[in-house]
Amino acid sequence: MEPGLLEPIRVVVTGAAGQIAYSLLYQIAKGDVFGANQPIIIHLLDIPLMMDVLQGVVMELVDCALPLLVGIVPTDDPNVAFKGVSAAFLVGSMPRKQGMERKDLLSANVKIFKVQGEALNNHASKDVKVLVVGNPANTNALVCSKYAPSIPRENFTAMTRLDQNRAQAEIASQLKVGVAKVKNVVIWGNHSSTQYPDARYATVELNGQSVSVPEAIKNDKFLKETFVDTIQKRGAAVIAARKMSSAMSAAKAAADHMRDIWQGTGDRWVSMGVISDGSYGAPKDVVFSFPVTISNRQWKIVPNLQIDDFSKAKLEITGKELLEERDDAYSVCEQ
Ligand code: NAX
Repeated sequence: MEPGLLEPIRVVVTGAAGQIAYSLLYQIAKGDVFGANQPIIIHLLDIPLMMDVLQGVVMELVDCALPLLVGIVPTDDPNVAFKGVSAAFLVGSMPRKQGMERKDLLSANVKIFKVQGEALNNHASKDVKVLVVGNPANTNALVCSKYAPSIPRENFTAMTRLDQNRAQAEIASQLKVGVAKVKNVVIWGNHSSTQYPDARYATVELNGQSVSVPEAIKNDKFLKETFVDTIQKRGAAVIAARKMSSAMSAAKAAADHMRDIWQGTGDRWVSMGVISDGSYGAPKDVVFSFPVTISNRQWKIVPNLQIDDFSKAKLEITGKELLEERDDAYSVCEQ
């Protein structure tokens, strides 16, 4: 081992032959997620039909000649893929096609996450951090955790970071400032069209001063209607234009999410689907997106935010959808 480098860790990416993985693997392997001193052995899981394609991905990873990438394990066997992993990106599933409802996706995808939960339970490091990207991401994370009882439930999170990044970019564009000037936009609830993007606590740096976003925007109707609607439908808009679902931005968001778990957020808020304790009136025992801060690889829901009647109604809608998804998912799992 070279001086200054840590012991290698094993990281698995599922759906490794797919389009999100194609952008994500490079970010992981070059050190953007786990740090510049953390060598990686990358495990790549996909289905048997995709093994030839996966071999091409392996060749490209090799050809990137990345110093931190010290091993590559391509496989179609979840028992091999999850062996000894410290971090898992569960991307692989069936992507939503144009016109397809999320409910159609649910029954196809939930079973994948049951199998992978069992494999994590049997083979992964007990402190593995699991990020579920594959849709329906919140409910898949819940299912995965249910079938991995030896791993803390808090270690399973679902990705709403793409929604957060979209929301932050939209506010920055409205205010004509760089995206880094906007902080603490929140995504509540499900990664679906019922999500509630909320800029009420967000701040923007204007002329060196931190100003509340609602004060800077001065347009309540925009924040309550146009903004919410635009972010809720952004995924569908990308599909309509590209004829494929978001991939580059999804991979960037997955890397942001895991990097923040691994390296912490300081006092910056990030949104992620986490197991709900009923905070802010959300239903308990679903994976609900909250604003969190992270230190020592543990997330904590941001406390003491005021929830007005408008927000309460939005939280109820998305919470109800998650309860329905949970019921549907558990009945599929028991079949
Ligand atoms: P692709 O179809 O390009 O890739 C998916 C890959 O998963 C394929 O290679 C497929 O063979 C593989 N796969 C299927 N079943 C598998 C299994 N049981 N084990 C391992 N691999 C398996 O889809 P892509 O565009 O990469 O999207 C992947 C998932 O991300 C989809 O479910 C999509 O809906 C979801 N998304 C989630 C987002 C989020 O914010 N949470 C945003 C982007 C994206 O829509």
